[in-house]
Amino acid sequence: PPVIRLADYRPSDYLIDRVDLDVRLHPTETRITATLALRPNPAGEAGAPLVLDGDDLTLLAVALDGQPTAPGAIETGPRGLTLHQPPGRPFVLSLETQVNPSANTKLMGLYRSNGVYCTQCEADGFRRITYFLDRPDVLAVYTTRIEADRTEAPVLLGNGNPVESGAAGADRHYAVWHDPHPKPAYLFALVGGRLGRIGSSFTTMEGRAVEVAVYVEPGKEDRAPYALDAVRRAMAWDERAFGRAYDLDVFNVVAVSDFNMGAMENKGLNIFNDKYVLASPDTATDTDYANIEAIIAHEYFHNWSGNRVTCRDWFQLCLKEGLTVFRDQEFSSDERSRPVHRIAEVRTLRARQFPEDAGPLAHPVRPQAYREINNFYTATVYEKGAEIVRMLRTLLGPETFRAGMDLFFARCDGTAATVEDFLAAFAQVSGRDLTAFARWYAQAGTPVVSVSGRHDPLARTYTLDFHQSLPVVATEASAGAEPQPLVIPVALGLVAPGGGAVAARSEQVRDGVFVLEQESGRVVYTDVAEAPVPSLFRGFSAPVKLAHALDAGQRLTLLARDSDPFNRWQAAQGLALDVLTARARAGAPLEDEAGADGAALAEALGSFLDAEAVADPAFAALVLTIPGDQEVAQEIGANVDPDAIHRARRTLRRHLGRALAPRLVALRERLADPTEAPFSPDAASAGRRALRNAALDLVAAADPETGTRLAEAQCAGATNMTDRLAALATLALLPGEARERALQAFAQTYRAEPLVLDKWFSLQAMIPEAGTVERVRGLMRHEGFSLGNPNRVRSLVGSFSLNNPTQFHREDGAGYDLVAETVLALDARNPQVAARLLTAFSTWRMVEAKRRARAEAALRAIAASPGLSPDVGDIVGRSLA
Ligand code: HT7
Ligand code: ZN
Repeated sequence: PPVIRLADYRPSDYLIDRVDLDVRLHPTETRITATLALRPNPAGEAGAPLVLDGDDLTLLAVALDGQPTAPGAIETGPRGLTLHQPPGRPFVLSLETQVNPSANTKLMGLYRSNGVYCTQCEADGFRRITYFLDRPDVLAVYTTRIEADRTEAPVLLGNGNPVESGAAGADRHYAVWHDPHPKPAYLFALVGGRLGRIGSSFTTMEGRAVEVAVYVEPGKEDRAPYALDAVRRAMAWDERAFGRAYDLDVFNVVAVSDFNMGAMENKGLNIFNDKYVLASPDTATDTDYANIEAIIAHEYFHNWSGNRVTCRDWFQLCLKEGLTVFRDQEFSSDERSRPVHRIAEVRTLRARQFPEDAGPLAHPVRPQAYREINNFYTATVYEKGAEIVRMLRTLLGPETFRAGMDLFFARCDGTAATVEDFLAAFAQVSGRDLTAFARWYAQAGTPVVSVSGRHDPLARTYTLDFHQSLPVVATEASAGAEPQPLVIPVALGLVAPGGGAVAARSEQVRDGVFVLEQESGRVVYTDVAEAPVPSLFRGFSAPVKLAHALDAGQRLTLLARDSDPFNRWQAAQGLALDVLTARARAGAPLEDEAGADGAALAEALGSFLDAEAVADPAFAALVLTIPGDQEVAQEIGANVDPDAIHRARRTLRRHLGRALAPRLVALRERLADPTEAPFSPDAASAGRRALRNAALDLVAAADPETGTRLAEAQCAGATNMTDRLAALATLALLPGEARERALQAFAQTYRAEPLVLDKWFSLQAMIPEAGTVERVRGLMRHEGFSLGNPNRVRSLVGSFSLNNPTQFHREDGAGYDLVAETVLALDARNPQVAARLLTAFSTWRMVEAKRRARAEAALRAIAASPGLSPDVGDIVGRSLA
């Protein structure tokens, strides 16, 4: 596909003020009549032809101002429709198109999921419904009439508010919806089908009564209350935290089972992957509950950050996604535990975004060029984008940040905005020049900040010297220019070696934050009697890698004594990472013992558990969890041997399990839920389950026999899916009959529950054993598996490629071949999901030479395949560049 550049943006030559749609739903021949009120854009080129986007449409009729168009006036091609000489005044174009929702396997535009008609229009799906100016800076007011067979689709939903409904002949009926808020086409949606509903009402701070409803597959209504409650909590939170109230009379959420991503924020009609709506104690884990809450909130928050203020062009995607991720993270932090949530956010960033930023798919948070926009819904745009907003708040302080948000919303309401508009609001309220800060949006790659500390006992000073190094990233999506220093907020403090904060002062530190603005910077603390331990980047105040040579003793001090929970956790991670990288680099023979560092870590964790595990089990579970394979691989950087990392992790887990076993067993008993207590997904209960299951994992790593016994009992007796799945995950790592028995029993119990079977697929795909490739191939033939359903593909093949490094990176290339074959098989059907699956290869240059050659061969075979979609073509091209 051709490259599209931010520098080439120009406004549309025409605008569309109103859209009237008449959609007659039919399984194979849906007809859409679109009446578009157009006018020349004063900012565009006068007299230019009108070029409407279109994809896979059959055009049945066209009229201009109510009259048939003259022969030759209109031309259609595979990419759209051209009206050669449009009037130089406002005019009305009517288009009748026909589409086949049942044949739509791309799940973009109008399609059917389990018989339910639904739409997905972001980024460019509306052009698969009618010809249109399918770009986010063309905002129109929509009225939609939906007509369908009454039995096939008793529920008819659209954007905005319901206007009227009634019969349309004997078997059919209709509903009209009107959305008064101008919106881009990507926010259009409709739904028609047999659906169960639960609802409640919410009164906004402005006094508007809103009917809130969640629609699900009939019979699953009892799994929807958690999502419904999450909507209400999100509405209340956005009023409290950002002063944003809802602006329609209804807010509908619909769950469908075939969906390319997590959910979609269509105005007033959010459509969800059912994985992020349906929850019951027996089918959903604590992680599922937390994800549902976060994604429901995320899509709801888009109502302001994305819908009322949308993006001028797709380069500005981070303006809505990064900002909305930041908002949903804040919501979850307020609803749950802030430190625990922050750690989870950073783990995701390090596991997904850091590798992306270090590989061939690296791009700035605001890319400068793209070929296929659907490939830019990335960890960088979302998670690093959220980190930028967080840094802005750290730099400006919460009050000024809020004033900036208020100004941004007020000034940009009803417009399609840019990152510059966003930053201008903060520059205005703070009086600060944010030009240098804006580089975070333009420069790809993860900065490394190195720090060295020096104590001068005579002068009683402690000096910290900072230096930032920025990678040069030369990919198509980034400028490739010499990077300029970033503005890096460093939240920091000093910890006395014996514990407690050091009451030292520094002129360079304000409100606990030093701002590194140049390549190098220095902080001098005065009145420091004793050499302290610096606690740097508290709360992970910037998305950087910290190179700071803390010794094990200093890390142990931070783990035990830092007032910042994030850095306590970080200290334990650092200790473990040192052990893991040293062992993995040395080849990590399995019979190795953990050594002195491992023993020190075990001892520190023991003291930590004794002192604090019961008070904050969720935090303790995180402290007990050693860094994942991906993080160790990142730390090693080049010539990575995934098997050696895996052995190093196994050895350390075994060692920790042995050293901590009596405590872990006691903790498991102490934290058990009373059997009569009803299940609750709240954060405190989930934290207890997390710690019990982290303990089980370590016990089993140390003593497979005990582990098997405990896990089998837990699997059979669990009263909720979190405990059952955790036990099954423990068994999955222990080869033998017990595992196969437990897997079979689980599949039998949940054979009619696709979302639970996904967990079963996923667990098996993650087994780090040589037989897993064959197992996955076998599971692809399982009756519950289908290449047509993105959740199934992600849970089986996606889990394999992302979460099973030893088998995906098998030395003989069998893991790469499996994923490559699946990508090709999927590409013809659903290119978006195929392309996303292929991104698992993006770390291929990091692995050692033999594997690297196999990975490259698999990528080259994909690249050479005929008829590749633009989506897969783009990813494979960039991966090999
Ligand atoms: N804004 C949405 C992103 C999206 C998407 C969702 C479903 C299917 C295809 C999609 N393409 C882009 C969801 C969000 O991030 O909020
Ligand atoms: Zn979003």
